[in-house]
Amino acid sequence: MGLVAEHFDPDRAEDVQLLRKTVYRDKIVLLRGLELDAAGFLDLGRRLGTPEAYYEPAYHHPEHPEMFVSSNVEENGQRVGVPKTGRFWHSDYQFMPRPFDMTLTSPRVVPERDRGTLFIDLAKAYEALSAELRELLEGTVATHTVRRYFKIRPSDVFRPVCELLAEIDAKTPPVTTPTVYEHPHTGERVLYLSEGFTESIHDAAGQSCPELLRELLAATGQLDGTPGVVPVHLQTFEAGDVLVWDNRSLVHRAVHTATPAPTVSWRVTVHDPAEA
Ligand code: 7UC
Ligand code: FE
Repeated sequence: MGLVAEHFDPDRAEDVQLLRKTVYRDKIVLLRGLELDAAGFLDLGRRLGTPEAYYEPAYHHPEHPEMFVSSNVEENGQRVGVPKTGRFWHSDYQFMPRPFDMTLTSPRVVPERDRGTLFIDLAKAYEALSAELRELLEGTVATHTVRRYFKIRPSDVFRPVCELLAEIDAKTPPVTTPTVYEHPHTGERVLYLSEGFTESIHDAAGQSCPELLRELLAATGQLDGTPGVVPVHLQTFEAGDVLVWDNRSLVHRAVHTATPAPTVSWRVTVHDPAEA
């Protein structure tokens, strides 16, 4: 994990450039003491790239639609954002056509226990795979979809599931990418797949390879109870911190809270225009 100097100033272009470089070098950067409000947090995201509003409006911050809110706390009797998001291994927005470079999050209300986010580096994992597995991956493609983790909205009550599934597929059609690709900013080869969003792998001949997908998820530590070829990193934080990570190299997962403690966090996900 990288730490940018205590005197990081989001208004200084050199500082933002250093932050960008550190994110790609160290994959996760924690910024403490910035004391950003919602507008300031979104602004930092804008300096790093082009934020994209989450496609489901229920997740939007009421004043800043480009901000995604994960919250189980009501404000003035109103639900804000969506509770219990991201409790499965994934890369943010992996089911969209163009991978997102960076995610920024800022925890606002942090539970006493079971706090933090888990991360696995899939560039390091690719390096650590057996030569046989790496060979099997040559020429394969992976297909990603939000289907399994789409959250039922209040307005979906009494709707037939088939109708909802058809709507999900129409709004967010499955996306197919090379299973391994070269990271445009670091040059590393990265496995781009997750337990949450990757539904299949196909070989160069178009054959589905469910065993290969399972083997890769197990080898990368994304199946519970199976240790992967690289360690899982638990990133802890305090309310008000800002975490920025390389969303192309890492999969992450929210830590499960055993108790329904109040939890709130903001998020902005960006495309880096400096893309190669
Ligand atoms: O509610 C959630 O866990 C949201 C998830 C399905 N998508 C977040 C993302 O960025 O892909
Ligand atoms: Fe996430």
